[in-house]
Amino acid sequence: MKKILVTGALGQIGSELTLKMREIYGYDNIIATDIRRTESDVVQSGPFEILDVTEEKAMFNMAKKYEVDTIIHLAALLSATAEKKPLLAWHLNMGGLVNALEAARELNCQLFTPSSIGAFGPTTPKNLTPQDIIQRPTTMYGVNKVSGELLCDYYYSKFGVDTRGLRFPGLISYMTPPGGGTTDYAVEIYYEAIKHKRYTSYIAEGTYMDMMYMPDALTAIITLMEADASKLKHRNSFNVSAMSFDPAKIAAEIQKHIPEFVLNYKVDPVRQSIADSWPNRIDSTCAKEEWGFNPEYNLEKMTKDILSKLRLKSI
Ligand code: AKB
Repeated sequence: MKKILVTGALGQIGSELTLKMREIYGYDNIIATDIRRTESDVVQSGPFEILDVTEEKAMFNMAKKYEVDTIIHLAALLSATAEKKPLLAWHLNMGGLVNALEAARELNCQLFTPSSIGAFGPTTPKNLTPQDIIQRPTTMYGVNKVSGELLCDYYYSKFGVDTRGLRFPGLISYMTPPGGGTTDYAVEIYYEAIKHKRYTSYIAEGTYMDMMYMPDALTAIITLMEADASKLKHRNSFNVSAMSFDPAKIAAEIQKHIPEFVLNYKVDPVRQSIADSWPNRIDSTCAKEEWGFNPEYNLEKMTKDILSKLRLKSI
């Protein structure tokens, strides 16, 4: 049975992934950590520890204490916050990753860390962006993500650490809201549709970005980590996307369920320029071929599901 350390376990991905992995691998086998403790099922349902990933030996000590064989390193700043606080982003996103890699190297652990569509830049082809293509991002987040991909490749080829990663698109969930991302509008719009039947988008009409519903993202992480290593030609990181839309397209889908829903625009120049530098639609063929990536939710199916779940939550 696996024993897994999760950093950033109270974040958007971590809070759902931790619970799902506890169901699969056993409640005591998933060690959730975060920089602070909040009210959460993650804290209640199994081991939880405070961990600052930027503290040099802290991750190693935690991984050693629990004798884990896998590290899922999720603690990081997202794109819009990283653009506001670039030095903090460098320190947290790169410092945390190198500490996770060192712990994995010393303790012989498998390691997962997410990359992002943000690893691409304005000179990358925007449509059906291939797996292997020019990556010259113009954001601090993107610089962190490309460096992280390269660093994970280096730890694999130099030290044999079993590093694996995914280039995630915007992740949409009704459980834990994201914070500080460029794609967050695609989550907020559902909450506002239920609460106020209107939403003002900070992303302009016609700006297409890749997205994925959280259940597909969780399955993708677990499937990749379980995949036969001999089949993986790419490790860090696979393009994965389930859909691509702009604000008008998601609004039209919401209007099928809430006809009076109104979408307005008040564009935020910082997040708009980040979005403009990213692809419209990436190509996930390598992930499909090498480990069977197969997302279940498109925009239509996700919208139906998320609106019904949010209604049940009576937000
Ligand atoms: C962000 O918007 O920063 C993230 C991402 C696509 O990496 N959701």
